[in-house]
Amino acid sequence: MNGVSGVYCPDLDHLQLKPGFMAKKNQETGHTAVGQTNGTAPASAYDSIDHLIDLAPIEDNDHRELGLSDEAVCDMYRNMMLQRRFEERAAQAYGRQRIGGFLHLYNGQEAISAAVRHVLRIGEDQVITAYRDHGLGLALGMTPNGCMAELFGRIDGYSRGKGGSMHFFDKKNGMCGGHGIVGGQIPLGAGIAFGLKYKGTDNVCLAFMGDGAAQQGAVHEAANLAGLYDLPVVFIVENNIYGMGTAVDRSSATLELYKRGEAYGMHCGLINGMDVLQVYKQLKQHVEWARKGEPSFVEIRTYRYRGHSMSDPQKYRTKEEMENRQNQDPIIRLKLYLENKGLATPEEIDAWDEEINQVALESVNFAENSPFPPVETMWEDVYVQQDYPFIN
Ligand SMILES: Cc1ncc(C[n+]2csc(CCOP(=O)(O)OP(=O)(O)O)c2C)c(N)n1
Ligand SMILES: [Mg+2]
Repeated sequence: MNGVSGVYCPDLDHLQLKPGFMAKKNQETGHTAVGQTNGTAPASAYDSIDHLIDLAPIEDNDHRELGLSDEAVCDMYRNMMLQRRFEERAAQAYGRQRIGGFLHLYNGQEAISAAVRHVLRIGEDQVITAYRDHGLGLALGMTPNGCMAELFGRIDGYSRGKGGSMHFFDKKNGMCGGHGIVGGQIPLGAGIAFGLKYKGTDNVCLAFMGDGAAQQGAVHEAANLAGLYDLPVVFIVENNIYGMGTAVDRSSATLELYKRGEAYGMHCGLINGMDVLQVYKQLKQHVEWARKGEPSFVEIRTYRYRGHSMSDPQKYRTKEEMENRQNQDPIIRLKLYLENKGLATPEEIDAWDEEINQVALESVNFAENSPFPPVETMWEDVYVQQDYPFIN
C-alpha cells in the first residue's frame, strides 16, 4: 500500500516489467507507485518529462500563407481568451459551491480547440470528446451563458442542466459530447463517421481522447474499423502528459502515440499543441484527407495547467515543470504574433480582453438567475425513442 488513502497501488518495480524500459524510467522519475496521485513529487520529474515528451517542432508560420484571414486569426485569439476566462469563472463558482459534481478544466489546451474552430465546417462536421469538453464547446459556437448554466445545473443550460460539465452537447454546432467513460467516445466517433459516409456526405468527425484514453482497448477496435472502412474520421490524442496523476511514460509502452495509426493503415501526425497556427496547419491536412475517406491518428502534445479536476492536489508534478510549459502559453504566443504582424495594437487587445472578461462574468450572472429544472422533468430527455421499451 502506498500513501494514497483507500487505493491499493502496488510497487511494481520488483516485477521487472520491461527491464530495459520501466527500470530506467523508474530510476529517472523516481516514481514508485502506479497511479500515484499523492505523496511528494519526484525530484527529477521535471527533467524527465521534458526529456521524454518533447512538444514537437513549430514552424515559422504566416497565417495568410495558411489560408487564414486577418479576422480569422484575431478570432482565434479571442476564442482562446474566452475559453480561458470562462473556465476561470467556472473554477471560482465551483469554489463557491455553485457547481456540483466534477469540473475538469482545459486551461493550457485552448490552441487545439481554437484551431478546430477554423478547420471544420461547423454545423456539418461533428466533434466528440471526453469530459474535458468546455473549450471545444465554446470553440464550436456554444454560448458562454448556455454553457455556464449547464455547469450550474440550471434549466437554461444546453442539456437543461441535466448533463453538467462532463456532458456538453449541442446538435446545432456538431458537438456530440462530453463523455465520462475514458475512451468510450472513440467507438462512438467511428460510428458517427460511418454515418456521415453512409449518408454520402463529405463531412468528417473529429474524435478526441486523452493520453490515458489512448491505452483503452476500445480505441484500437475503433481505429481498426476506421482503417478497414476508410472512415472520414480524425482520431486526436490530446497528450497533456498525465492521465489523472499518472504520467504517460508510466501508462504507455511507447511514447510516440501518433505512430499507432500506422498499425491501422492511417495517416499519422504529431503536432505541437501550444501554437494555434501550427495546429491549424497540420489538422487542416488531416481533415482534408478525412473528407476523401482517409482516416488519421494524430497526437497533439499539450499541457493542462490545472489539476485533473478541481480536487487534485497535483503532487505528481513540480512547479518548474509547470512554469516551463506555461512559458509556452498559446494565448501569449498568439498575442505576440498579432502585435508583431500589426494585426492589433496592445490597446486593442486589452479592450478585447476586457470585453471577454465581461462576457464570462455575465455568464455567471445568467446561470445564477436561471432556475433549476423542475423535479417532474427528471425522467424526460433520457431516451430519444419515445416507445423505448424500458421507459415505463
Ligand atoms: C473506463 C474508465 N476508467 C477510469 C476512469 C477514471 N478516470 C477518469 S479520467 C481518467 C484519466 C484519463 O486521462 P486522459 O485520457 O489522459 O485525459 P485527460 O484527463 O488528461 O484529459 C481516469 C482514469 C473512467 N472515467 N473511465
Ligand atoms: Mg491526459
